[in-house]
Order: sequence, then C-alpha cells, then structure tokens
Amino acid sequence: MPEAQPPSPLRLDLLGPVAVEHADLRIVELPLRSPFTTSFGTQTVRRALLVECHGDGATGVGECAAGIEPAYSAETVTTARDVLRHHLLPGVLGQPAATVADQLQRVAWVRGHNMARAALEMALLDLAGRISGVSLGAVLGAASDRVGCGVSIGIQPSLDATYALIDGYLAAGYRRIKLKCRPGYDVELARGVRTRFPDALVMLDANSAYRLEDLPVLHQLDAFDLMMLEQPLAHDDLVDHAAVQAQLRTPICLDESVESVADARAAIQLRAGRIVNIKAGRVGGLIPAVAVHDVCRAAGWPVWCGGMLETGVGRAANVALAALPNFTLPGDTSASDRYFEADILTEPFQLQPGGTLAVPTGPGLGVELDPARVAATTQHHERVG
Ligand code: SMG
Ligand code: MG
Repeated sequence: MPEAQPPSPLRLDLLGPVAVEHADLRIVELPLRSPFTTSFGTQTVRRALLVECHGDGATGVGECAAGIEPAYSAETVTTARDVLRHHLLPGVLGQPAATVADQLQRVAWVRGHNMARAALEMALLDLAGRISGVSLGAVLGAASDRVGCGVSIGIQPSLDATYALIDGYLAAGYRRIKLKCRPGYDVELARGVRTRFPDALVMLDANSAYRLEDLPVLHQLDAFDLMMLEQPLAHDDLVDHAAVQAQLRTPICLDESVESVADARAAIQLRAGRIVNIKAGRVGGLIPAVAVHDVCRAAGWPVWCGGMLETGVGRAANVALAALPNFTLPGDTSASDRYFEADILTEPFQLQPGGTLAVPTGPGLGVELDPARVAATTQHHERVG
C-alpha cells in the first residue's frame, strides 16, 4: 500500500472574490551591484516588468521573472508585456470572479508564456490578499516564518575573485554557495573551493552548458562532495539527465527542464535528477509551483526556491513560497543588498542572523513599493483597460 500523502498546503479558500478595474504595465530597471555572468551571458541590470492590478480601492502587484534576452527562457520582458497587454489582461479586466482561480481560468486557454501568466497571478494574489487581509504565505501554506538562504555567485574573472566572494557571503551568514560554471570553468573551480571551504554547502549550476559527451567532466565533478549539480544538460531534456544521474553520486537538480507539473512528474518517473529548483515564473505561477512542490514531496524529492534576480516584489513571493514544508534546502532567496544598492521597496529584504529572510506577514505580498524609487527606476509605463 502506498503511504498516504500529506494534503497540499494551498489555502486559496482564504481569499475572497476579486475584480480588476484597470491595470498598469511598468518596466523598471535597477543596476546590479556587480555583473552576473552565467554560461549563457552577462547581465549588468535587472529590467523587471511589473503588473499592477487595481480593484476595490486596492492595488496588487506582480513581477515577471523574464529577462531582457531569450537566453534562460524563451520569454523576455517584451514578449511578456505583449502577451499581458493583448491576451492575459483583457481576459480578466472588468470581469469580477468569485475566486482568483476562477479569474485565472479565464486565461487558461493562453498556451505557454508561463512568466507572463505568473506575473498576472502574483498581482491577483496580492490584490485578493490585500482585500481579504490575508498574507500570501498563509494562502500558499507557509510552514515557517523565516527561510534559509543561499547565494548564487556568477562566473568571475578569476578563481581568487570567487574565493573572496565566498568568504564574504559565508561571513554574512549565507547557508549555501551556488557557483555558476561552464565547460572549462568547472573542475578547478570545484577543487579550489572544496580545498578552501571544506565544510561549506557548495553546488554548481551549469545552465545547460554540457552535453552527454561531457560525461567525463561530470564524473570529475562527482569527486567534490557537491550538494548538487544544477541543470547540466539541455533546457528541454530529461532523458539524458536520467542517463547522467544514473552514473553520478552527486544529485542532479533540475531547473530549466521543469516548466510544469507534468514535467516534474516525468522527471520523477524517469529519475532525471533528485531535486527540483522551483521558480514560480518558470512553471506559470505560485499555484502551479505549489503543485510541483506537492508532486516532489510525494516522491521524496526535496525542493528549493530559485531566483531570477528579482526586485523586492518578486522576492516577497519567493520567500513566501520557500516557507512551504518541502522547501527543505536553502534557496536563491538572497537579501536585496546582494543585488542592488537600493531596491524598490520601502523596506528591503535584509539577511537575518543565521542566514535567513523573514516571511512577510502583512496582507498580500506584505511589502510596500517606495513611490520615489519606482518613479526613479521606471523606463516604461502604460495603462491597460
Ligand atoms: O536571483 O539570486 C538570484 C539568481 C539565482 O542563479 C540564479 N538564477 O539558473 O538558477 C538560475 C539563475 C537564472 C537567472 S540568470 C539571470
Ligand atoms: Mg539554475
């Protein structure tokens, strides 16, 4: 007999009806404190699309995870803006619904565009939460009031520069170090870090930079007691990941390859890894993210919350999600000052002793935009509806 599985923690029933009278699409741009280099490129700014939904005298805001270039994902800030403007927002504007789920059902016919859809969902959940006086954490089923944080370190000009950053982040309290890697910047990196930081929780993220032919390199990486190896192979692959996982001691963590609950189920069935990095944007929203969490939990796969260099808006949602019971590993939920000199919130996320962030408890996302910071960083703004 299979063991009885715990019920999903999701509590959408805590939210009342929601109506969106009009919306704003806004693009803000925040310079990163330092360039962020991955196997697919370098980013120097976070350009973020914000969706603001207004109704019942309140405003809900959502942040789209998409970046400037279609490199991590097919979606970009501009594709998401177009899909929101022409397809998603017209499906909900001026059409009150009994629940957020009903509201989202109206645009369920839109295929793909997960990050655009997730931004709308976040705005609706924030709006409904503010109107009902319920925090997003409570709605998603948060099981703790703080979450353990890791930090993601981009590819650096030298190994010494990487070691210096690790030193600083460990001293600040971060619990886990993730290092971006790519072919040629991998084995010496892992060896050097292991030698200098023998007790640290260290993992690598390749962002799909390897192929099956690179198996000998992955075997070499297997010797360094890495906590996990994230997305070594193609963004749309599960079969080759399964072949590699069968040969490695190090757990593979899937990121790009899991865009839906169906993908998570397939990954589990194929044994394409042992861990999933959950990003709500990648899987089409926080509600689907909880569903992925539930599927992984039932299979005994731990999960953790990924990051897309979010401003405080997306970070608030990430932190609420990361408080769910099967988020047992520290996530890429770093403090605002890891990314920006100044965030767009009245109160930025600050790392607490022990390397944690506090889960917001106020209604909705539980954070407030700083109007002056929003004005200073806005590059584009349009009213819809
Ligand atoms: O938000 O701290 C963050 C960044 C975490 O490494 C991170 N994200 O593949 O997991 C990943 C990358 C994707 C973002 S690349 C801009
Ligand atoms: Mg990743």
